This record gives sequence, structure tokens and C-alpha cells, in this order.
Amino acid sequence: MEDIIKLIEKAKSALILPHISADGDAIGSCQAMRCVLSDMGINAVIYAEETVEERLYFIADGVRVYNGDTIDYDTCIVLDCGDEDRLGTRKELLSKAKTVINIDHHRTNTGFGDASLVVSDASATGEVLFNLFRAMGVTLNSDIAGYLYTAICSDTGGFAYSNVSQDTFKIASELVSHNIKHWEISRLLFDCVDMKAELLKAEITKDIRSYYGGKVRTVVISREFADKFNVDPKELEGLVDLPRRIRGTEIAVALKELDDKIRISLRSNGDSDVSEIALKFGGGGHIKAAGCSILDVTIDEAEKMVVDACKGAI
Ligand SMILES: [Mn+2]
Repeated sequence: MEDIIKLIEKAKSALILPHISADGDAIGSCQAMRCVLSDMGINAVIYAEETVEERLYFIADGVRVYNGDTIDYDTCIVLDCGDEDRLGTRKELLSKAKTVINIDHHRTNTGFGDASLVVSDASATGEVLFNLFRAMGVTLNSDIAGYLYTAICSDTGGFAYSNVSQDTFKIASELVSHNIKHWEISRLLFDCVDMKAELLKAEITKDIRSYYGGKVRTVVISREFADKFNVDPKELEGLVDLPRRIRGTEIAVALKELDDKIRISLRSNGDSDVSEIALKFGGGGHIKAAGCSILDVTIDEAEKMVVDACKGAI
């Protein structure tokens, strides 16, 4: 951690980069880092790969979409991103930086960059940052606390998943002491949904597919199906929860047909390590939550490949 702190303190101007399809942990962590850097007098800008999804607008202030231009910078700080390819087109920015810092909690992180801080038992990158900021002697304020709380709340499903530790609760308790509206953060993250997406989910629930006696369950969203509901599949969150919640499911899979690939989310209810399955397809993640993409196949072919790969894990 000391090396990371020294490198941050040396930075004059930094780009902060979340993974593609940035989630609440990625954006919340980037915003917290931006606040801390700006308090240190370091000029910092967050560049996302694409427009932040509507659900996360409340933490998206000032996040820029990368279009080939950036501010001048000497440092790239990559947050919540397991490998360089998960930066999409922004991967090219790393080679132009004097220093690349990689801070993450994905167990499949490749350790890229000049210095990395990967804590795979942390619930969220927000939790890693909380400990880093404490080591740096940062004084928290309600902005930083709100962003970190959002990051952790997002990656733990509202403090519900097995990645939550005693430390996570202690950190959350300290963050809440900074006068943040934690109930509002939970509502915006989990209880404020898009009507069109809900209608699509109601329809696709009827079509959940079961394999191996129901131990593996999938939902499959084709482009055609999403179009019928006038929904952008990229914006569909929490699809994998539909099969995950059903009694008897050990591995839940959601497949979405995007423009150029099939995007796959995996969740484990039992002992199966879904990050191993995701790795087989060039993805990664955590034991109980992982993801990958498959190119040049139909969505049904992709489903068969993933269901086959699940066989050894159940
Ligand atoms: Mn995360």
C-alpha cells in the first residue's frame, strides 16, 4: 500500500478509469478518488467508456465519456477493473501515462500496472479505497463517505451477500456517521426501476430455463426480445436475479445479446466458483458473481457453451 500512496502523492494530473459498463462500485469508487485527489490539489478527471446508466445518475456528476480526447495527465488510476481489456478503448490511455495504478478486489485481477492493490476478500473496491484513504490520513466528508457507501452497498446487494465481512459493517458504520442518506442510496440502487425493463422481466420470467434438475437456471435476452420492449439490453440490470432467486438454483446465468457479443452474468448460490467458469471464456470476477463475453456465436449457442461449462461446477 505504501508504494501506491507514494505514487498518488507524486501525481500532478490523473485520469481515473472504471471498468466498461461501470457499476455502482466502479463509479462510486472513481468519484471518491476524484474528491480525495482534488482535496490534495491533484487535477483529476473520470473517463468512462460509455454514458453512465440511468440508475446511477445520482453519482454520475462530472463523469466524462471518453471520445479520444483527454486532459493532460501523468497518472492513470484504474479502479474495480480486473484486466486492461475491461477498459475497452481506454486501454490506449495507459501507455501514455508515466504511472498506472491498479486498485481492485476481483480475485481474477491480472496485476497490471506499475503498482497494484488488489484485495480479493474486500466486498468492493470502495472498501479497498476506504482502507487506503485511512492509511493516507484522508479526512472523510459527506461526499466521499456517500460515494464509498454507494460503492460498497452496490457490490454487496445492500449488505446481503457473502462478501460482506465484519470489516464491511464497521466501515459502513463509520461512513453512515458522516450524515449520508443511506436509505436514499439503497432506494436509488435497488428500488427504483424502469417500467419498460420491469415489463420485460415479467415476460422473461415465464421463460426461465432449467438444467441438471434445476441446479443451473438461465435467462436469455435476445436482441429481438429486447427490441419488442423497447429496452436497450445494455441497460438491463439484475436479470440474473430472476433465476438466482428460485429455490434449488445453484448457478444462475443471464445472457444478453449486445451489438457485437453475448454478455453473460453468472451467480452462485452454493459452493460453485463461477469466476472459474467465467475465466474459461476470457472473463472473470468473484467466486459468487462473475461475468464474461462470447463473440461470434448465437445467443443459444452461447447458452449451451455456458451450461456445459457449469456441469463440472455443480
Ligand atoms: Mn466491484
